[in-house]
This record gives sequence, C-alpha cells and structure tokens, in this order.
Amino acid sequence: MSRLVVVSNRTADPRNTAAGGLAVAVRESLQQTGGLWFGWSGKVAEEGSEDRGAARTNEPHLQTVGNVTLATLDLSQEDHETYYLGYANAVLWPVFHYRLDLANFDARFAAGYRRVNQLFARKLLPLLRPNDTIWVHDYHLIPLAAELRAMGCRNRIGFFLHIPMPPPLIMAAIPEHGWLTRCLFAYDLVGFQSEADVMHFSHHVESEAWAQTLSRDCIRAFDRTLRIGAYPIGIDVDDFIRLAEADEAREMFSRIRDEYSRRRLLLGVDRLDYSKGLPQRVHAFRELLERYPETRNLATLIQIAAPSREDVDAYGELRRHMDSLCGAINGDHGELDWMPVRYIHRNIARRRLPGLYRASHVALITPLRDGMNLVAKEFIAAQDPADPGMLVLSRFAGAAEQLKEALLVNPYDTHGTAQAIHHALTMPLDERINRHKALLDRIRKFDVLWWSSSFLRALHEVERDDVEVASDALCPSYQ
Ligand code: ADQ
Repeated sequence: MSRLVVVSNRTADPRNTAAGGLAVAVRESLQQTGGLWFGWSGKVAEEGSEDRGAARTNEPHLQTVGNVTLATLDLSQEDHETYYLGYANAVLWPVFHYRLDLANFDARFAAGYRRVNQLFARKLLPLLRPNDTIWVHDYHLIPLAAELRAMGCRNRIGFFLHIPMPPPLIMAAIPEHGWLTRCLFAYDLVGFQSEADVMHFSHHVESEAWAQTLSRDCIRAFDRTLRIGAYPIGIDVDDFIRLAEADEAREMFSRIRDEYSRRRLLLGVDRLDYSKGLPQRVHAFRELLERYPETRNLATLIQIAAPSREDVDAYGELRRHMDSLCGAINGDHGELDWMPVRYIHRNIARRRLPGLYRASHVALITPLRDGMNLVAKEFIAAQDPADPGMLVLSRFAGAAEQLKEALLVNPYDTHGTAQAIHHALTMPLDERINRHKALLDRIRKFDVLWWSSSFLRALHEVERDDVEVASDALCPSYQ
C-alpha cells in the first residue's frame, strides 16, 4: 500500500482539536491512513541571527505524533514577506476571491513564491519513497508538482484548491497566470470545491492554452492529460454531533439560551476576512430592524470574528470598518436592555462552538465569495433535529451548490438578505424540520471521509502514460 504524503502551507498537530478548516479535514484523512505531513512551521528565521537565507539551508524539523510524521521548515524573513504575505495573501487570495481591487502585483512576490515552492520541493524530495502518493493543498503551493517533477519525482501527485477558482477574465489579470495554469498540468489530478470552479478552470485553459476537453473530467494541454473534478469538502458529522453533546457545548448552550431567553439569536462565525461579507451582513441586519419593527428589541446578532492575517493592510481596515458599523447600529437602535449586535473579535474554543450554534435560531453565512464554508455544515450538524435553527447562506459560497434547502441569498442585495432573515425567523417548525433533515442527510453523505477517499481513489485511478514529459515543459519560467 502506498503511503500518503500531505503538503500544505501550514501543518497542525493531529492531536490538536482546536484547529479549523483545512487543518481539521487534512487531519481526518491522515489519521485514517497514517503518513507524512509536510509544511511551513509558522516560524520566521530571525534576521541577523544567521544569514538571511538561513531557513533555506535548514533541514525539516521532524516530529512523530501517532501514525503521522510532521516535517516542518522555517521561512526566512524575505520569503515570509514575498511568498506568504505577498503572493499568497496579497495576490492569489484576493484575485481568487474576485477582489482585483485589493491585489498587489509586485514582481518580488512572484519570485518569492517560486523560491519557496522550490525550497519545499528540494526539502521534501529526500523524504519521499517511490510508492508514496502526494496530496498538495491549496493556493500557496500551485507550482510544487512542477518543481518536484523538474527534480525527477515521478510519484502520483494530486492538488486540491480550497478556495474558489475565478472566472477566466479575472484569472487573466494575474501577470503570471499562464505559468500558474501550466504548473497545474504537472499534477495527475486537480480537485476543486464545486462544479462552478471546474467550469471556470476548463474555460480558462480552453481559452488561454487551447486545451482540449476530452471528457467531463479530462482535459489535455501542454502535452499532458489532466484529470479534474469537483470534490466538495465536508466535515466529520458524527464527531461534530459528539462534540455538540459533550459537557462544554451543553454548558455553552444553556448559558446562551438563559442569557438571551427573550431574544431571537442570529449568529455569524467567521475569520475576519473581506471575503466573508461581514459589513454587508451588518447592513442587512440593520435593514431587518428598520423594515420589520417587530424584530426590534428581539433579534440579536452575535458575530464572532476570529483575528486573521493582521499584518496584511486590508485586514486592519476591515477591522476598523466593522468596529464602527457595529458601534453605529448599537448607538442608533440599542435600548438600555437590548444591544442589537454583539461583535466579538476573538477565536472561540472549538469545543464550545456547537453549543453556540445550537442556541442560535438563524445562522448568517453570507460570504461574498467562499471556496466552501465549513461553518455552514457545522451549524447544520449541531442543530436539534426536533427544533432546528435555519441557515441563511450566500449563493456565492461553494456550499450553496450542495445546500439547496438553506435560504440562499445574494449578500450584495441588502433588502433581499433582510427579507430572507425575516423568513428564517418566522419559518414554521415543520418546514424547518424538513429542510434540516434534507441538509443533514446531504452533509452526512458527503462528509470529510467521502471527500478524502473519493479524491484519493480518483488519484490512484489516473492512467499515467505521459509522466515522462520534458521537465522544462512542466516547470516553465514565469517571466
Ligand atoms: P476558511 O476560510 O478558514 O477556510 P471555513 O471553511 O469557514 O473557512 O472554516 C473555518 C473553520 O474555522 C471552521 O471549522 C470554523 O469552525 C472555524 N472558525 C471560524 N471562525 C472561528 C472563530 N471565530 N472561532 C473559532 N473557530 C472558528 C478555507 C476556505 C473555505 C473552505 C475551507 C476548507 O476559505 O472556503 O471551506 O478552507 O476547505
């Protein structure tokens, strides 16, 4: 049997249950099979302590936790600035979320991005065995397979994009888009969160690289046949339900239900990120209070916003904007005994989240663009099936393709979103039960194990007659 090697920008201790998103999903799949997890340690080598490129000569730090070996590298200051803060967070993240206005196409960033991908390839290669299956995660590491192939690696390599794939004309704004696309053809399988992402990718390579679509899941360009597909990421539903029934979640549930016994609770849980549509959500909530006077002194929005990427400028601005919006709504509409918005700029412990979800009557998950959004699935799993809360979900979250029984909204449409929130607050019990049942069945069927096993099965099934392709074709220069 082949060993699984996972590569992602950050790794996480598989025993740690506090992490979210990608880390939880990867942990679940690695724990099933055992294997190696390779990535950045999260540490930046101090400038001046040794030479600036110290991290580049460092060997990976190895740590064994159960059946998983973690291998992590430090980054130099310059690599951290150009690869991580620069290309990953100030080019790929905004553009892939359709925010060209926030992108900074500094040429140094692309060079740092390539340098770190080369570093990862160089340090990973000696740890690989011929039979290993390599699974690379997310936008930080698009060129990794091309770099590995150029160094002679012939293993099966799959790539999964956790964030959305933008439409062709938005992708085309990235000066190095041709290089990025070509690099993706060094993989054997590229997986996306949704069918819309697969379509955007196919259209992009058809128009930019004269690619030929051979079938629904096979596309040919650069003398390579690439398998592509939608593998929507899921959660471990039973594990989350267990978490919801544990003491800490129950205690959280009772505390919140007591505290807000006379109110109807609306909940948002997000990283504080401009893709999550937080200001638009607060505007929609204000509109709800203004158009539906019966909701005043009744509806309360709890918005938990976990601090995120605080050293990137756009995030500081968002923080100030949210502080002032929430302050204004409380000032304009609040009463001595009612604060319309509780805005909490903090992470909350994962063990307590299910209690908060269950105590809420409505979840507001209204990103402007999101690869999937796992909070939507966690909210469904945490509900009491006999009296479930209702999910108001942005049609621009990848999750909307699967969760049709939620109330789907356009977060840019303040009035329409306020109407949907009102609908959710007044929905009869039998309709809530029916919708919740359909949603729960679907997230159970397409859970995190389905995600990893269907991706890995497809990766093992790829027929590979052309892996010998010239390495310079797969590892082109981006200039
Ligand atoms: P994220 O953008 O981080 O992930 P998401 O899918 O919502 O978004 O996952 C966030 C995780 O962190 C969830 O497990 C949630 O419980 C937790 N979390 C969020 N805010 C929190 C808070 N304030 N306190 C505690 N925990 C919090 C990226 C993509 C998504 C994609 C995932 C997985 O942007 O679209 O769904 O990867 O592929």
